[in-house]
Amino acid sequence: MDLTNPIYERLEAELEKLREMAKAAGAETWEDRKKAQTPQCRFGEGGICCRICSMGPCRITPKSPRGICGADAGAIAGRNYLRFTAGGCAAHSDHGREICHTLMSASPEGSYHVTDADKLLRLAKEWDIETEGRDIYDVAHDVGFTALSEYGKPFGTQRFVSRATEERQKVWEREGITPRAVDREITTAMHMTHMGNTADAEALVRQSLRTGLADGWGGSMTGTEFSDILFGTPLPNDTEADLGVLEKDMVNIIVHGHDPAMSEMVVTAAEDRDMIEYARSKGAKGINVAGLCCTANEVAMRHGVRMGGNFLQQEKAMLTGLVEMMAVDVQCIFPALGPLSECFHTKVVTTSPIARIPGTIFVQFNAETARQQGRDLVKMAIDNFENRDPAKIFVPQNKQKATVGYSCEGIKSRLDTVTNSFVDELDTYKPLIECIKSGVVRGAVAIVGCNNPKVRPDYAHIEIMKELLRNDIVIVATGCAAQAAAKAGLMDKAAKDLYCGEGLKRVCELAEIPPVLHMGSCVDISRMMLLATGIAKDWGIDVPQVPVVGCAPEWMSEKAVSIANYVVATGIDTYLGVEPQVSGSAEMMELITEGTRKMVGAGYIINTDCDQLVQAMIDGIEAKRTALGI
Ligand code: SF4
Ligand code: MSK
Repeated sequence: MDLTNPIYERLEAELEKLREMAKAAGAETWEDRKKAQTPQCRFGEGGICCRICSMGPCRITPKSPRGICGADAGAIAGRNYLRFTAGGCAAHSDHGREICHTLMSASPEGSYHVTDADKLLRLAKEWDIETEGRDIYDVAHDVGFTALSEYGKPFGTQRFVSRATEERQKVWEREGITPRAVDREITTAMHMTHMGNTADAEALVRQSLRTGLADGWGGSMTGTEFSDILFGTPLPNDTEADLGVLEKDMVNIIVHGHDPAMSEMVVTAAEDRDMIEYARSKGAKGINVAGLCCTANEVAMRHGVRMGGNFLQQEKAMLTGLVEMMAVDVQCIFPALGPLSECFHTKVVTTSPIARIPGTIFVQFNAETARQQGRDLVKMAIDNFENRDPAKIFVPQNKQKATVGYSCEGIKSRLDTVTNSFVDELDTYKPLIECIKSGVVRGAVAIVGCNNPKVRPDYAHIEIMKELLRNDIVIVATGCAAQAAAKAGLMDKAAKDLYCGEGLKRVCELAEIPPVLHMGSCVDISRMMLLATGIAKDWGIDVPQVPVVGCAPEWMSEKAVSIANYVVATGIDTYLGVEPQVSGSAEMMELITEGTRKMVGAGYIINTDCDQLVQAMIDGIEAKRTALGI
C-alpha cells in the first residue's frame, strides 16, 4: 500500500498542528499519555491476569501455569473475554433501554414525538400489539413497554430473534445460544465468571456468543428501531466531515456520545430563531452544531448535521480553540476532556448520570424538560462565545463532502431506482444480489469500529477501504470507521471515479450512491445484521454463504467485542486488525478463530498488518463465491 498517500498526509498534517497547539497551551493529549503507558502490561494484553477474587491477582507464566484456585490460561482469558463482552452488551443495551424510556415519554405536547409512525406500526404488528383505531401515542407506549419488558423477561427468548433466517435460528437453538433476555445473559455472564464457577474455555466462548446475540438481536436493535421511530428513519442526505466543519465566526457546539435524545434537543434548539438572533447579538454569525463519535453519525444520518470527527479526534476538536461547548451523553468520552477544558474556554457539559466526569458541568437531562434544557445548553454556549482566546485559535481546513443515511430503508430506496435493469419488483435486495451473482460487484464488507492508538489512526480504515473498492467490493460502514471514510472523501459520490474498479463504478453510477455507504452508529450494526439477513432471505441461502464479511481494523471498546460476537454468531466472518486480549491462551485463540466456526459457521481472522488483513478478506469473499458456484 502507498504510505505516502495524499489523503493521509493531509489528515495528519492538520492533526500535527493541533498537537503543537496543545504543547503551546501546556495541555497533554492521548499521544502523550500513550507514550507514558508504554510498554503496556504483557499479562493484561494476553488476557492472563486474573483479579476476579482477592486471593489474586494471579498471572499465568510458564513457571506458574495456574492461578491460586487452579484456573489455567484458558479459564482466565476466557473469563476476561466474557466479561469484556458483557460490558459491551450492557453499554449498547442500556443505551437501547434509555431510548425506550424516551419513547414512553413521547407525547404531542412533550419534548419527544413519534416521527416515523409507519415504522412504529410495523413493529406493533410484528409484536401483535393492537393498532386499529388507536391513538399513535397509545400504540407507542405499548410498544415501548413491551420492549422494556423484553430486557428482563423470565421465560422464552428475545422477540427480535424471529427476524433472523430460519437456518440461523436453528443453529442458535442447536448450540444453546439463543439469547433469552439482555439482563439475563449479562447476569449469567457475570455469574459464570465469578470465582469458583466456569473454568471451561469453550463454555465461556459459547456464553460470549449468546451475550453478544442479546446485544445485536436485542439491545442494539432496540436502540436503532426506537431511535428511528422517535427521530426518523435515515434516508440519503448530504453532509460534510472533519474538523474543517468548525466555523471561525459562529458559535460552535459539539455533540458527542451515542444516545440521540440529548443531541436531537441541541440540534433543534440551535435552529430556534430567537437563539440564532441571540448568537448574532453576541457578535457571532450564527450557531454551528457538529457531531463527534457516534452522536455525529446519528445527527448526520437524520439531519445532515456535519461530522467533526471520530474517537481519537475528540481532544483535537477542543484544541482548535473554536469550540464553545462540548455536550456529551454516554460512551467513548475521554475523561481527559475535563482537565483539557481548563486550558481552553470550552465548556464540557455532561448530561447523563452514566458518564460523570471531573472538571465538567453536569446537567442531568430529563425527558420532561429536555426541550428547554436543549435551549439552555445552546444559550450557555452562546454566552461563552466572547470568552474565546484569539491566541489559542487554529482554524482547520480539512473537510470532505459525504452522502450519508443508508439505513436498510435508504439502501432499498436506491435499489428501487435501478430495479428495472435487474428485477421487476420493489422493496427487495434482488438488484444487489444480481450484481453480486454476475460478478460486477464481488461482495460486500461491513467496516465498523473505533480508532485505537495501537494503529496509526484511520490509516487501516482508509487503506483497507481503498483496496476493497479497487477490487469491486462495496462497503457499508458504521461508527468511527464510517467517519474515517467520510473524512477521506470515500462517501462522496465522486469517489467512485478515483477508487473503484470498473464494475463497482458502474453500479455506483446507476444507483447514484457513494461506494462506501454510511449505515449509522455502533448500535446500527443491527441494521447490518438485518441487511445481511435480508440479502440471504432474498437469495434463498443462509448468511454464512453470502459473500459478505465484517471488519473492525482499529477497534478498542468492550462494545466492539460484543458486536464481534454477534456478527460471528450471525454467520459473518469478522476480520480484526487489533488482537482480542486472549493471546496468552492458545486454547482461547483456537476457539475464537476456529472453534466458533464449528458452532455457528464463522469466526475471527486476526492480522495486525492491514495489507494482509485486506487480502485475507478479498480471498474470503472469493472463496464464498466459489462455494456458491458464481
Ligand atoms: Fe487467582 Fe483464581 Fe482468584 Fe483468579 S479466581 S484471582 S486465578 S485465585
Ligand atoms: S463511537 S465504540 S469509538 S466506533 Fe460509537 Fe467510535 Fe468505537 Fe466509540
